[in-house]
Parts: sequence; C-alpha cells; structure tokens
Amino acid sequence: MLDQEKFYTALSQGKMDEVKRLTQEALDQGEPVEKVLKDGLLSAMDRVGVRFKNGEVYIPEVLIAARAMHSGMAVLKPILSKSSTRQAQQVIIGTVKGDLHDIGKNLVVMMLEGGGFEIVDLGIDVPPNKFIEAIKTHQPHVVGMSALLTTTMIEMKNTIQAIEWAGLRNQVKIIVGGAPVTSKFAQDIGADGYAPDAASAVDLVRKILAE
Ligand code: B12
Repeated sequence: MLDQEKFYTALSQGKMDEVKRLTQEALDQGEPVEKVLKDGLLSAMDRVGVRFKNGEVYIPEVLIAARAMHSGMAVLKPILSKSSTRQAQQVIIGTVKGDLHDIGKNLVVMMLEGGGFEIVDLGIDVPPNKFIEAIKTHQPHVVGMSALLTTTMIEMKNTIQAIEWAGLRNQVKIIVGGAPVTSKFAQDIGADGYAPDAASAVDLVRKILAE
C-alpha cells in the first residue's frame, strides 16, 4: 500500500533520499507508476502548494520540497517515458526580453512539474521570436511569461502581438505573471490568464485547459 502521509512528510521536509526510497518501494510493491506519481508525489506537492498559498510555508520550503519531488520523479521518468498512457500537457515558459529575474519563474516551473505538466523552460531575457520558434517546435498547450520590472511588462504585450502576427495565437493559451503584473494588465494585453503565485499558476493552467 502506498502511504500518502509518508510521501508528504518526506517531501515537505525535503528528504530527497527518503522520497526516492518511498517511490522505488511503491513500485517494487507493484503499485502502477501513474498511481505512484499521482497519489504519492503529486498529491504531496499539491499539499505543499496549498500551504504556500495559505502563507503557512515560504519559498525555501517550496524549493526543497520541489527538489525532493524531482528525486522521486527521476525514479519514475524512465518508466513514464515508455508508458503511452500518460500524455503530459506541455507548457513553455520564459522571462521576457530585457528581464533577468527568474526565481519566481523557476518556482512556477517546479510547481507545474509537480502538477504533472511537461515544461520547456526558455530561461531569461527571452525575445518574442524565441517564444515563436519554441511554439513551432514544441506545439505547447500553454505559453507562460514572467516579468518583474515595470519596464519589461510591455514585452509581454509585444510577445503576444508577435505570436498573433506569426499566426500562432489560436494554437496556445497565454498566461502571465510576476510581481508588477495584475489581472487587469493581463486582460488589457490580451492574455488568457494571470496568477499571483506559483501554486495558483497550477490551478490556472488546469482551469484554462479544461475550458
Ligand atoms: C532577486 C531580485 C533581483 C535579482 C534577480 C536574481 C534572479 N535570478 O532572479 C537581481 C539582483 C539580478 C536583480 C536585478 C535587478 N533588479 Co531586481 N529584484 C529582486 C527582488 C529582491 C526579488 C524578486 C524575487 O525573486 N521575488 C521572489 C519571487 C518568488 O517572487 P516573484 O518573482 O514575484 O514570483 C512569483 C509570482 O510573481 C508568480 N510569477 C512569477 N512569474 C510568473 C509567471 C507566470 C506565467 C505566472 C502565472 C506567475 C508568475 O509566481 C511566483 C512564485 O510565487 C525584487 C524585490 C521584491 N521583493 O520583489 C527586486 C526587483 C524586482 N528588482 C528591481 C530592479 C529595479 C532591478 C534592477 C533594474 C536593479 C538594477 N538597478 O540593476 C535589476 C534588473 C536586471 C534585469 N534586467 O532584470 C525592482 C523592480 C522595480 C520596478 N517596479 O520595475 C524590484 C521590485 C526591487 C525594488 N523594490 O526596487 N533583482
């Protein structure tokens, strides 16, 4: 039997070896890989995400939990990539042109990975044409943009426009975030969604993909 509490305790305390061991143990006991992922790792990470959203834990705790989750994912990855049942939905994300801040974006990446999405991280200082190339190459369901400077927020608008001009706007949902970004700004520039933090970003992606 997969013990969800044990997964949560180990993951929330950032115990990488313990998470790895629990993951391997569950597989050895014959639990299906999807179940170990969903009920073991992802549900534990979800709980950490909820506590973060409620202000009960802070960024460092989320980062160590995410790192522990990665160590469990590493055990599952070779098996998952062989299994045809799981078609992860893909998200491309980057910090916009001129902006070098990536702590928040990286947190969003980790939480989305924890939420079961496949992420292509384009990094920082990403110009519109790089987003466009990545959309063509990876055919993602969602494109996320991060900006931390009031002076680079405008690049989100420019990127959306460039995606439109490239004829790709209908293929992707676009979400935006970062400290100076608001829901109103997101609406004004024609984005499909905005989230104020990494845990809400996971809810947002799930919501817009279900629409
Ligand atoms: C760390 C930091 C830096 C680091 C960045 C290191 C790194 N690898 O990221 C360094 C030192 C490089 C830096 C540089 C600069 N910085 Co700076 N920096 C910060 C600081 C202190 C923290 C930002 C941070 O990481 N926050 C923590 C993360 C977790 O929060 P977050 O980014 O908001 O992300 C969360 C949400 O916004 C959301 N989110 C984020 N992205 C996305 C994306 C999507 C799609 C979604 C849905 C959600 C989402 O989820 C995240 C997690 O919950 C802030 C001040 C502050 N307290 O915010 C200033 C701050 C952002 N910086 C500022 C400035 C001015 C600069 C510089 C211009 C300074 C200078 N004169 O050189 C340069 C600019 C460099 C550049 N071109 O980008 C100003 C911006 C002012 C403004 N209004 O524009 C701030 C606000 C400081 C200030 N009060 O003046 N900075």
